[in-house]
Amino acid sequence: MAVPASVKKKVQNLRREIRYHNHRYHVLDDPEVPDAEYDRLMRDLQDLEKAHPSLITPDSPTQRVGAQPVSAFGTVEHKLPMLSLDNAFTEDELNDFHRRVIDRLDIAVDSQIEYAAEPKLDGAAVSLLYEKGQLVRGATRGDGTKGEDITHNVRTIPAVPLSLMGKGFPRVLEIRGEVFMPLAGFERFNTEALAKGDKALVNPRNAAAGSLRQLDPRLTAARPLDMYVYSVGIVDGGKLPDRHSEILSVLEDWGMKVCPERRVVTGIDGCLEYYRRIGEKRSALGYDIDGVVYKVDRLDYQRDLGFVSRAPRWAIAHKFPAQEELTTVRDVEFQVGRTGAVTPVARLEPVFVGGVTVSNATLHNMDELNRKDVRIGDTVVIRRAGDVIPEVVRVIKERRPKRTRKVKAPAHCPVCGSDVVRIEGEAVARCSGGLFCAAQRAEALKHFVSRRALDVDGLGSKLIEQLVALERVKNPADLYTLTREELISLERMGEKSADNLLASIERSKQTTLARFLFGLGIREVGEATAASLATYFGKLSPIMEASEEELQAVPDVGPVVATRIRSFFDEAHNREIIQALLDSGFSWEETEPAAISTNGPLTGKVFVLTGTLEGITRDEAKDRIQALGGKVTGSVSKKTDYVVYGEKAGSKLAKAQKLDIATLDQNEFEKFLSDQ
Ligand code: D41
Repeated sequence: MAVPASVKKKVQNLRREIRYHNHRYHVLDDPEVPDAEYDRLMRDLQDLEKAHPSLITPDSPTQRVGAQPVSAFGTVEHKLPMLSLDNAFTEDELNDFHRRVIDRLDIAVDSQIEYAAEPKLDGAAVSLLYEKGQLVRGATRGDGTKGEDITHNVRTIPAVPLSLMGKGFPRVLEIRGEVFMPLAGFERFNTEALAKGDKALVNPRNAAAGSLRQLDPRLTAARPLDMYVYSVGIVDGGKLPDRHSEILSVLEDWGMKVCPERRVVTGIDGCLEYYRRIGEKRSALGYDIDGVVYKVDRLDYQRDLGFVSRAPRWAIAHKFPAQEELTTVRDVEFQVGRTGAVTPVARLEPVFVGGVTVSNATLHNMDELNRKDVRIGDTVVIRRAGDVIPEVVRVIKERRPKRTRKVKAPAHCPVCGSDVVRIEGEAVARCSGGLFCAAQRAEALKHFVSRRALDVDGLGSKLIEQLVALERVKNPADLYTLTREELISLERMGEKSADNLLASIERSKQTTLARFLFGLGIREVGEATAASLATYFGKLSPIMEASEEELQAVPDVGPVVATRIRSFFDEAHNREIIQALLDSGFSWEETEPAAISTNGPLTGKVFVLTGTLEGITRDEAKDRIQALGGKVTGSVSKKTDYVVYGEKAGSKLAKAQKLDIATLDQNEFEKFLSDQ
């Protein structure tokens, strides 16, 4: 039965529109319409194709996942071999490369060679063959001359166009690039896999390579893969620009995704600067890279340089230091952090990893330690990525010696001897010493004197650390016993600053109960909770005596927070310090216990504020929301009801839009409040 021309037209239009949005979303990372709109277009197309199957073409956006798994991979011969890359691990090796380029080209030694520089993605190299703009074949690199036919799988990768956009592309065009799994997708996939009881992917690189080697394309389609292209292979029936950087630009025009970090740099200095910059940015890129690649930008130079064995003389990979290495565990000790978190730390046989010598690595917490089954004497994989704290990744069980020692969790804080407690459902064990524990002192003090707590002007971090190191100040109460003479005798402390500091210490005693409570640094008791407690009870002593049940009656206080408050006031040291503070002359206005309205018009509603609001500070906006019973949190999640945004709003606003959360600009917000 003939298909009406109007239907054909409609199908064509839908495909064009879907391709356009696909490109905006997956290649440009700049979606124009909400997902729901895209889904609608896709459904319309599917419906029409279902009603008129004769209209289905292989490049239709509905045809990314072919119905049938393949039974085996075919072999693909790379008519132009997919070359490999030489590596440079040091600056010297990079200099050697540059000198060889200049020597071979027989140009002046100080010639300013332009290099196209790009990150070296840690994924899987693939070749995509386009004929008349249609994707006809995808292949793995294999050994460089023969790879596997993975057409059915590359078709499922959203960043791979099924047909090229625009015009002017050669009749035959082979495009090469790297398929990779972005870190966010990798994490998400693993979380979901583990929840379903499936096996987790080992790392993003294996994940990318493994995903491409699935017989069933539906499995590949379920993996969050992405692709950046970095060169061309066979080109027939058309011409490309004569610089690498410009070739990438035309590929981009034709709808391919190229790495946004790519740059053209000049000479060895430009290369080194680029290497340093990408190194700094590495952890924020969102995908794994293991170095950068420099390619002589001019193609005539590339041709003159040629290649040796399987690698071009015009390109080199400048590798970052390995991020994972093997070493042995000498001991496991427990460290107490700022918040009292007691963390197992492996003492290691020193090893060079991630560019530095590492002799300690975190084991995060006891659950992690037990899960990884790390024992003293074990050989372990250590990972140090960027500035991240080195961690023990896993044990090489095959190398476990006959006699290893298991690690036991400590019952008492190694620093102050207080009980170590672990709240149910939490991974971290904590020292209950609070303000008494030396490990927590400096941080607790900094918090106590901070602007939003007791607001002691002129008492900076350095000074606090000095006083703690001298053991002159062990807890907030000690601050109120400091004398003028003592202060003057400190490093970098003049008479004037000492007097000013004493005055502000004195001033801080006149405060509010909310500030005082917040300043104590009870875990989970932030400003809002402290304010709630203060309003609800009106006085300090009933809070100190309240049962967990009574505490839970306070808005904002759930079972976890109630437990925290109770165990804080149960600790004798904390009560002593509070008494000492009161004795030193702290005072605030006591109020009658007041039940906070738990049924304001905004009760149960969660707000996030982002960007700069005009004529109203964040705090004021927060107060107004809270006064109506609403809650203000810092990050956007599915639980957020409204995002209020001002000038220069960034990722929070974007996230709200992505999650379809109501957003209010300043005018809408004002109106919203007055409507309540
Ligand atoms: O990002 C990469 N992994 C990458 C790999 C890149 N950015 N550029 C590359 N360029 C080449 C040449 C110079 C041979 C065209 C490569 C690779 N090759 C490559 N990938 C796997 C083997 C070789």
